[in-house]
Amino acid sequence: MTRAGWRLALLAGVGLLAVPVRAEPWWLAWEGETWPEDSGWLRTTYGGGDERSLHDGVMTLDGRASIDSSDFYRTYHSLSLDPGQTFVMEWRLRVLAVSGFADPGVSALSEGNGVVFLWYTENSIYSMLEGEWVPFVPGVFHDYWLMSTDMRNYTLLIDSQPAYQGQFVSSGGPSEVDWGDVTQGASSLSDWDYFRVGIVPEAPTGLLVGFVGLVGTVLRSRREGMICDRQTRGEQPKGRGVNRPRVTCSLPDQEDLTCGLFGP
Ligand SMILES: [Ca+2]
Repeated sequence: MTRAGWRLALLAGVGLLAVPVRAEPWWLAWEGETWPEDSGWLRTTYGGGDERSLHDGVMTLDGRASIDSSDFYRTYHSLSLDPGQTFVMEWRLRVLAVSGFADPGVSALSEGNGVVFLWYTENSIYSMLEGEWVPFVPGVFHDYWLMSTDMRNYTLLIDSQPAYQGQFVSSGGPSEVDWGDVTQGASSLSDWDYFRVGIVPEAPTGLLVGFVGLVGTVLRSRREGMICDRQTRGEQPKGRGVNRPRVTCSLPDQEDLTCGLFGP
């Protein structure tokens, strides 16, 4: 090839590299009718895995036999977004028992952006890398809905109510989503009704109108409540190697309300 030919080929190659790879929308849903691995999820177990059962569209993960067991479900789809696209992750879960610091959990890692780890206690979500607690009414099913339009910030709703606005934390590794009994060193009993995740072409604007401001308001109140709670209760975590204070928050309709989570 002539010198001019090489130059043209090189420019063509650079041109190809410069063309952005568009993120294709995708959606992976598990609805509780069959095992997740029959719906395209990769099952990973340690310590023999949990006792599992399927009944009435709900999968029970019972890992109480050993704190060394884990049993979780993963997908390696790309979590990169093009402008206008939205990452959505939604699940319905009832946490019945937790022994140890936190278990089960949900996580999403977007390669080149960051990761969010949401670990459960019996009455709160702990966003591990952010060090933030998000309380919920214990012992019953809740619908969780997490969305992001940039894979740097995310919004979490619980039962369609603004619950938390957080950030993905910088991390290496390939894009992946995990859910289930994710912790060795803690055991849990949990019921999972569904888990759905994917990239949708447009922001679900109808759901987002007013949410950001409302989330900010709730969070300010919630953080004030947590500070109060932390000062008055001073409980310590049960887990290993975790030095953050365990914060127990009360909901407004409970008699033991100590800090006015949603009020001034
Ligand atoms: Ca476990």
